[in-house]
Amino acid sequence: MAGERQADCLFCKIVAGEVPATVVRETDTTVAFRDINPQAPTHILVIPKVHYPDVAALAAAEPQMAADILRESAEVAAEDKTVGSGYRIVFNTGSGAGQTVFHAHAHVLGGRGLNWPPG
Ligand code: IU
Repeated sequence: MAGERQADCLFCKIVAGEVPATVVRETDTTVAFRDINPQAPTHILVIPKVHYPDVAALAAAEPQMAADILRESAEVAAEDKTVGSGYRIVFNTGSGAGQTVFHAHAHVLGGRGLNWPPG
């Protein structure tokens, strides 16, 4: 069923509190936590509590939830003292784009200069 917890999903386990994470914000529908392998001084993941494999599936099924993820991404960036003059919100979508965890998530990156185009 769309949005249901997946038994083998790491981020579903973080939502359930079964795998530890450094949570920085939580709402009824989202959790934001620090990436375990940060690529910038600010590197926070924002995830929906419901399970969708990527942001495309999430936005198609629950557009309000996708909007919640964007709002929370902006909130964690605004609250994080190391962000600096700007930040980037990234949704790797598909293995070719570097997605490794197939539970939709936004990366919020900041605190250093960020190149464009990305690698
Ligand atoms: P990706 O866009 O699917 O590649 O992002 C997955 C992220 O999840 C990646 O940056 C990992 O460092 C991060 N992560 C984590 O924070 N905690 C974990 O236990 C695992 C991955 I596994």
